[in-house]
Amino acid sequence: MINPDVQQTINLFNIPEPIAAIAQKVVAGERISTEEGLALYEKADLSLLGTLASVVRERLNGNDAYFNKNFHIEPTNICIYRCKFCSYSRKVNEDGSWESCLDEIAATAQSYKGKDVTEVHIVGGVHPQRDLYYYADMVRRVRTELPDIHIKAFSAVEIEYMFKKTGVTANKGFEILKEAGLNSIPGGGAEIFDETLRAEICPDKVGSEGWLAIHEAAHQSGILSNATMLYGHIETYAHRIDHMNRLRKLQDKTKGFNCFIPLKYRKANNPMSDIGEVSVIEDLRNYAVSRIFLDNFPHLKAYWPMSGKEIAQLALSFGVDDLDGTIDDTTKIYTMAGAEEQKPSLTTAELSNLIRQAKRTPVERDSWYRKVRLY
Ligand code: V47
Ligand code: SF4
Repeated sequence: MINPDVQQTINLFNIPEPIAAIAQKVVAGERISTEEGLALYEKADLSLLGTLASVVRERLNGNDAYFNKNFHIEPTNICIYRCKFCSYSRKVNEDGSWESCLDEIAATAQSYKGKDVTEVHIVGGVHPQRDLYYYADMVRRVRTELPDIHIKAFSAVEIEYMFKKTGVTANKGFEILKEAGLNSIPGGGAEIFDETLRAEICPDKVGSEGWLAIHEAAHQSGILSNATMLYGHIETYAHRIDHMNRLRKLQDKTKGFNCFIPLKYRKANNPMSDIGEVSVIEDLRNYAVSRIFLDNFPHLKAYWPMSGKEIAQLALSFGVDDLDGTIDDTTKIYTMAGAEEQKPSLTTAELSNLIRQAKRTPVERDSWYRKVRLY
C-alpha cells in the first residue's frame, strides 16, 4: 500500500511511464529489476531520484547519518599490479615508493593509544615479498597496541595474493587473520565487475569472480565486509547495474556486507587522465540509483576525502546515510589521484555540523553500526 502523500508527490512530478511504475515499486518497498535500475539511470529526473533514494534510506536508517572515528594505515604503495586508474602504486625502489616496517606500523598504532578512535583501516599496495604470515603479524602488532580497536584491513586484492603466495585456502587464511585480530575487510579492489572492462583497466589482479569469492569466504568466516564500485571512467550504466546486481545476489546469500561505497574515478597522475571526470549531478544520480537498487545493503557510504565534503553533504539527500572519515585521514590513494581534499581532516564538530546543515541527525557509530553517541 503506497502512502498517499508519497503517491501525491510522485503525481506532482508528472513522471512518464515506465518511471512512474518503478517509483511506485520503490515506494511500496518492492525490489526493482536490472532493467528498471537501468531505466532509472537513463531516464529518471534528479529530484525524483533523490526522493526515492530518501524513501529507501529513511526506511532503513531513519534520519540518522552515521560517522565513525577512524584512522588509516597504508603500509606500502609498492604494488605488483598497474591498474590504469591508479596514481599511487610504484615498483620496488621506484621513485615515490614507500614501505613502513612492522615497528613503524606498531608505532603509528601506538600513537593513537588513549585517543578517541574506534577503528583502524589498513590498506595498501600488493607487495611482491609479503605473505599471509607477515600480514597476520602486522594485525597482531596493531592488536597488541590497541586491544579494543576494530581492525578493518586488506582489500580482496591484497588478500587473494597473500593467500595464493602462502598456499592456503581462503577459509584457512581467514582463520589465521581472524586469530591475529582481524575484524572486517574493506571494500576495495572491486572496481567494475564486467570482465571485458576489467581486462582493459586492471587486467592482472584478481577477477570479479575471485573478488566475490574472497568476500563470500570472509562472510562464511564471520568477517563482515564492504563493497565498492569505481565509476565515472569507461563503464556504461549497464556495467554499473551488472556490478551491483552481482553484489545484491551475494548479499542475498550471505548478508555479510555492511555498506556500499561508490568511488568516483579521479583523473590526476594516472594513465587514464584523458577521459576526465564525471559531474556532481552524475555523482548524485549514482548515489541515488545505488541506494534504490541495493535494497539489501543496510548502508550507503560517501567517502568524503575522495568526493569532497560538499558532495558528501549533498549525498545525504540522495540515499547516503554514512560519511566515512573523521580524524586525520591521510589516505594517499586519493590525494595522489587529485581529490580536492589534499589534507583530509574534519573534527567531529565540523562533521556533525555538516550533517545537521543537511537536516540529518549526526550519530557516531562503531564498526558494526551500533550507536555510540548522538551529537
Ligand atoms: O580499490 C584507486 C580506488 C580503492 C583511484 O571499505 C580510485 O570502508 C578513484 O576501497 N580514482 C581503495 N578511485 C579505497 C577503498 C575504500 C575507501 C574508503 C573506505 C573503504 C571501506 C574502502 O580506491 C581502490 C580503487 O577502487 N581508486 N585509484 C582513482 N584514481
Ligand atoms: Fe595496486 Fe590497488 Fe593501485 Fe591496482 S589500485 S595498482 S591493486 S594499489
